[in-house]
Amino acid sequence: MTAEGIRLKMIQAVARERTPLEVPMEIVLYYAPITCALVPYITLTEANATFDVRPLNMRKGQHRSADYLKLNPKHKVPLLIVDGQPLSENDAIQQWIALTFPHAQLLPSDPWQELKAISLLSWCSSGIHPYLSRLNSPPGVCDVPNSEQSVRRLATEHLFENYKIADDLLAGREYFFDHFTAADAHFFWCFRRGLLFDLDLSGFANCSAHFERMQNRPSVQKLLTFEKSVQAEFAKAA
Ligand SMILES: N[C@@H](CCC(=O)N[C@@H](CS)C(=O)NCC(=O)O)C(=O)O
Repeated sequence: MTAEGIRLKMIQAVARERTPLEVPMEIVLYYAPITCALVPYITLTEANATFDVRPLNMRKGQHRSADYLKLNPKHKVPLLIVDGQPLSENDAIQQWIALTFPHAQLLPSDPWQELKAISLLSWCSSGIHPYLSRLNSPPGVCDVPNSEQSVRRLATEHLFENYKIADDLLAGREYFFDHFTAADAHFFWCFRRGLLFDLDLSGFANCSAHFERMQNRPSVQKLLTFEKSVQAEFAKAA
């Protein structure tokens, strides 16, 4: 078994006891403003983890640099590097953070509820995110001339169908479960990205209330301040 495998086994054993783990490790998060890399930024902050952030300027193509492609050939963020070992994909990253910092209760402790939370994480990344990507870059999915409007219209329809499902799940609740979990952080990104496209999301009252609640969490405030500072740095370098 590799050293990382042994440590993961230790983490899992400790996680079962739900006690804080004091294993020193170096955590690096590759991040870009506005992107879904804000999800691990929020959950690592909620976990009170010590981590370094390496912002990538996507406008300058830094996510496609030779050095970054060595770490993540998929040229995407988030990417977590734990003691030199890269881990991509938000779902896996969230589960690693939850396992490593069990005291933060980033996933529900009941095994069935935990799976339901993983199901929500997976839905955010594979059921909602792709429609946001289409809105971000219609030509990235269809290069037929004059198709942009139709890509946007269909993506918005699918997105709204998903927001409605989330709105129903959040009816009468503060969070998806009885306390804040990683699923709230991921859905927060999904909803925020829609708002940043200037979509009228006022019809999703429960999602909007969840969004406001999330914005008031200290971890999210910290993220928003950090995002602004990175954007200011990138603007200076433009
Ligand atoms: N399936 C990945 C999706 C990550 C993703 O698509 N990230 C976007 C930003 S939100 C990205 O890095 N795009 C840059 C690119 O595709 O070149 C996950 O859940 O982590």
